[in-house]
Amino acid sequence: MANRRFFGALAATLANDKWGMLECKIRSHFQSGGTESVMLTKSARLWLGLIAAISLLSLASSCTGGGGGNNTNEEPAGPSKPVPTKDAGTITGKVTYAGTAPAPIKIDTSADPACAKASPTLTSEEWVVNNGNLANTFVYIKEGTLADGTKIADYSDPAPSSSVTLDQRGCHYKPHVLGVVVNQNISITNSDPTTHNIHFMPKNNPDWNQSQVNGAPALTHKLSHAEVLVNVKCNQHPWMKSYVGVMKNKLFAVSGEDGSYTISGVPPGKYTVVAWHEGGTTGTQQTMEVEVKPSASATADFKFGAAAELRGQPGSLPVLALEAPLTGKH
Ligand SMILES: [Cu+2]
Repeated sequence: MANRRFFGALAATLANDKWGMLECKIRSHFQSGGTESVMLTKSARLWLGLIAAISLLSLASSCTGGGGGNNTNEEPAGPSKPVPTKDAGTITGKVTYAGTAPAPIKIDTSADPACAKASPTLTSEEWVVNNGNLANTFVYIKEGTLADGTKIADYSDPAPSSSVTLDQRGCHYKPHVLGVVVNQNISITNSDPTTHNIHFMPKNNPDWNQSQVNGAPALTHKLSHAEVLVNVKCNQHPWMKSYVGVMKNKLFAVSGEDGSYTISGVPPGKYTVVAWHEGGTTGTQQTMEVEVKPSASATADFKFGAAAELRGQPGSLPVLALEAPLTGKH
């Protein structure tokens, strides 16, 4: 009887939901009270075969990521519905570092002579601050309501046909932080006279680990589930790090060397905007409520740094592996 209910629920899941949720249901069924599973009927076995096949396809999903959880950057069920462009405005602003920025740390690249030669003065990129302006901050719309009452979470843009390039040059990644839309191609190039091994370490997507010798053609990778942000490292050169925000829409930007950013194509509405920056174990984020009027530009400035990270200050919270699961629990 329990199995009948279980398979009925799975059928509903198949019709309405995504594979990650399905896998979670299967897992939880057989982990709790699954003793009846040893007496499956013939039709149940057929179902199980089908489900096992689907489950294999969905190994990339996780219960927290695929099951709805707290991540509001999940793809909605059903066909994609692009973010409306009518009367779209922009969110623009500046990201700054309050107080004295940590001095860049010199990286010892001597383990690879090619790196030592190409980048004798390589330094850490955790905090890139120029005159108080903070680069490499990933700014995105986390959630919100459009002027017509619909939720931004209900929309998802198709992947742009253009790819985003992640270059390995001078034994570091260029850019250090980047964003893509779900299923958008990332072109990975090796501009160095040495071998790199690029390693994507997501939570909601499959692990991906590829060696790329010098002179090899570009590799292409894409991620099929939204995830903010994915850790990327090089297995050859432990100092090489990059962060990739995978979004279901185009409503994101990365602050430049002058700290500025612009998110364009924002439909009129009220949104929670998040600015995420690496640092510490899981990064740090700031949030801000922003209203965008029709065809207008809204401003959202963010402040990081020692002075902004004092406990108790509004809008400055350490990230607890929800939005930026860099050390997630899987
Ligand atoms: Cu490398």
